[in-house]
Amino acid sequence: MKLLHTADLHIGAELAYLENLREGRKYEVLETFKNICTLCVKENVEFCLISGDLFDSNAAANEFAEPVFRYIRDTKNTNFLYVAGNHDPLNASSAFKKFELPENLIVFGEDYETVEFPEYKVRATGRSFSHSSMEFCEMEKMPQDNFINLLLLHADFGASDGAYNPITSAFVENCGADYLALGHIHKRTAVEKIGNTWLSYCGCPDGQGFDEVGEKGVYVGILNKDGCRLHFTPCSSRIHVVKKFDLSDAKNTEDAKKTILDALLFEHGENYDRNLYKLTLVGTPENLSDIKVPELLTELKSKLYFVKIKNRLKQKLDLDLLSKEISLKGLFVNRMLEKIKVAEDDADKKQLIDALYLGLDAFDGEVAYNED
Ligand SMILES: [Mn+2]
Repeated sequence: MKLLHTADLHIGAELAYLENLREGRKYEVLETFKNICTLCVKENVEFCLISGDLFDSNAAANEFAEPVFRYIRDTKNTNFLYVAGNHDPLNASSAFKKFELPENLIVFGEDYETVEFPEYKVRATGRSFSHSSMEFCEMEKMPQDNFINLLLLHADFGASDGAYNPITSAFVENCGADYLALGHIHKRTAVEKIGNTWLSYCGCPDGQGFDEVGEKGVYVGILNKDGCRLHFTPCSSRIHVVKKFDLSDAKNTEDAKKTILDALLFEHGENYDRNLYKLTLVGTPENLSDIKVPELLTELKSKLYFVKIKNRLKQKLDLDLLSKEISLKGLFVNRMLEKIKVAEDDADKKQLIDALYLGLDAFDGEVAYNED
């Protein structure tokens, strides 16, 4: 049996950090769902499992709900199975209650429900959130016969308690499913096996914040009684990247810009400008005043879809001169320079230099606890 597993699209999410790009970005995430439906057609997917939080809110605007149901309806050879998550719980204002649903979409209720597809020899069980939280509830073991058993849950796997349907390994071992399609955690996990049940968090298919970095996608593949072969298929419309740049060698703004853009091109290929970047600038350039960070940001903004900068550049200091100062500061610099001299490798040396500069900031009262 061919399946696709996705979850946590959060279509319609308000992303304040994107400022003037926020409206456009909502439609890109909607487009990602359309691309997932296209993938279902291309890959002859028989079951598309969506494990909650398809919409960011249960009051999803019609401009998002209408196309979502249309894409599903148009993907007529695929059965879509849905459990609602904590963001789009199944209550009176849910889009799943307000719209006429496609015939090829099953939405599971707030108690465990089971649907059988005899023509595929597939049985599916699921349980939706009906509020923004849901307690764990024991489940009757799925029948053990020649049907392939699917279980869909928006759940907090591995948690012993909590407000988001906490489930344990013991629950998985006793559920009787061949595959447990999980949603809620946005970071993808490997497909693993507990007892006789394969399970995974497929992760969100399109990152919507700098806590959702890197390539995102869905799991697609074959599940049968002999095994489970799902592979990760990327489908992010854009990628969030968090990166630190050491600009110690940069001579001026232009040089800094070149260092950054060359590295991004090298790392992310020719479409690097589509990504969203959160860059932290570090290092001790010779002439700090020649690197104008506001100007650099404007330049980068003109090249990249989205970028923000945290400036942690520090002026390079004459450490030898400082070490001669008759003061606690001078003593500190002296000690640190001795350590740097005998450092075993470049990484150690770099760390000690960072520590030295952080220490000097501390003398000026400029260091916050946990500063990175
Ligand atoms: Mn979610």
